[in-house]
Amino acid sequence: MDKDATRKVFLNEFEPLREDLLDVIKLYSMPEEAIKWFSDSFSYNVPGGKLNRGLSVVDTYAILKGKKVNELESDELKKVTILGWCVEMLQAFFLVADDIMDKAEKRRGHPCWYKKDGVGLIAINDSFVLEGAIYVVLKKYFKKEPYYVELLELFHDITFKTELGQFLDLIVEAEHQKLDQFSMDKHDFVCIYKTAYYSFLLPVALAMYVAGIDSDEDMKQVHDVLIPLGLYFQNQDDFLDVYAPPEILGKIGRDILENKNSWLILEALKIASPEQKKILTESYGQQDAECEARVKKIYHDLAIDKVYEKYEEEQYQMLSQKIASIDESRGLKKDVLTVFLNKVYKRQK
Ligand code: GPP
Ligand code: MG
Ligand code: MG
Ligand code: MG
Repeated sequence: MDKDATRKVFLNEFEPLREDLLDVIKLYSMPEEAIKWFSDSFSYNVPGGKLNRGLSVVDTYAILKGKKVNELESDELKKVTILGWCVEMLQAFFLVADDIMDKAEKRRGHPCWYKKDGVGLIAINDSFVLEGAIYVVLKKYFKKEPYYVELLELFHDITFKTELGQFLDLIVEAEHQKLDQFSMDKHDFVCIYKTAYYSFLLPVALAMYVAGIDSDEDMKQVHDVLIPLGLYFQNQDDFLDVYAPPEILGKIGRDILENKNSWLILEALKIASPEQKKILTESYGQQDAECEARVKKIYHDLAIDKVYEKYEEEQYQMLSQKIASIDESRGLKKDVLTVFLNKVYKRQK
C-alpha cells in the first residue's frame, strides 16, 4: 500500500469514530444543539492536519511486523488506525488550547477554532472534550486487551509531560521574563516536553504495545532516538516560524511578537554584537510589526539561516549514528526510526 492508500484507509476510519462518539453523547441524552456542536468541533479540529502523527502509528506497526500496510490483518489495521486517531485527538486538544494561549489567528490554513463566530472561549471546554473523547475510544476498542492499562498510562503520562512543557513555555514568554533569562536548557525542556513526547514517542510506543515489542530495553532505545529527534523537530518549528512562507506553513509565525524562547533568538544572542543585542532586547516580544521587522533584520544580518542549516546537518548525522547502533535482537526495527528521521529532515512545513 502506498502512502496515499494508507492515508485513505486512515481517513475512512474517521467517520465511524465520530459516529461512535456521537452515539455515546446521544446516550447521555444531550440536546440536539450540543450534539451538533460536538460534531462540528470534532470535524473541524481532529482531521485536516498533516496526520503525520496518526499515520505513523500505522506505519510503525507495519514495519515492526515486517509487513506492508496492505498485508496487515483487518483487525490489527483497525486497532492501529484507531490509536492513530487517538493521537490526532490528543493533538487537536492541545492545538485548540494552544491557539487561544498564543493568540493565534490561523491553524492549518483556516481560522483557529476559537476565532470562529460564536465559539470564542467555549473552545477551552471543547479542547477538554476532545481530550475526554480519547478515553471513550480507548475503552470501547481496547478494554479487553492485555496492554489496556499501558495505553492509558502512556496517554496520561505523555499528556502531563506536554502540559509541563506548555507550562514552562508560557512562563518563559510572560512579560516579566527578559531576554537575558532565556536559556538553552529551558528551551530544550520546553521542546522535549511540549512536542517530542506526544509527537514522536507516543505514536511509536503505541504501535510497540500492539505489536508486543514493548520491553523496557526497546522502549528506552526508541526514547533515546525520538526525544532528541523531537527536539530537533521543534527547533525546526522555531526556524520555520520565521523563515517558511505562511502559505506553505498554513499559519503565520508569531514567535518574535509573542516573546517566545525560540531556538532562533537563542542562537542570535550567542553571536550578536553588543549593539545588535541592544536592539534585540528592545524589540523582541513587543507585539509590534516594526519591532518584529527589526529582529528579523538582525537574524538576516547574522545569517541565522546558515547557522540553522549547519545545526540541521549535525542533527541528521548524530541521529543516523544513534539509529545505526540500535539493537534489533528483541524485535525492534531500525527502520521505524529511520522513517521518522527522513520525514523530519529538511521538511518545509
Ligand atoms: C505547540 O507549540 C504546543 C503544543 C502542541 C502543546 C500544547 C499543550 C497544551 C497542554 C495546550 P507552538 O505554540 O510552538 O506550536 P504552533 O507553532 O503550531 O502554534
Ligand atoms: Mg502555538
Ligand atoms: Mg504555544
Ligand atoms: Mg511554533
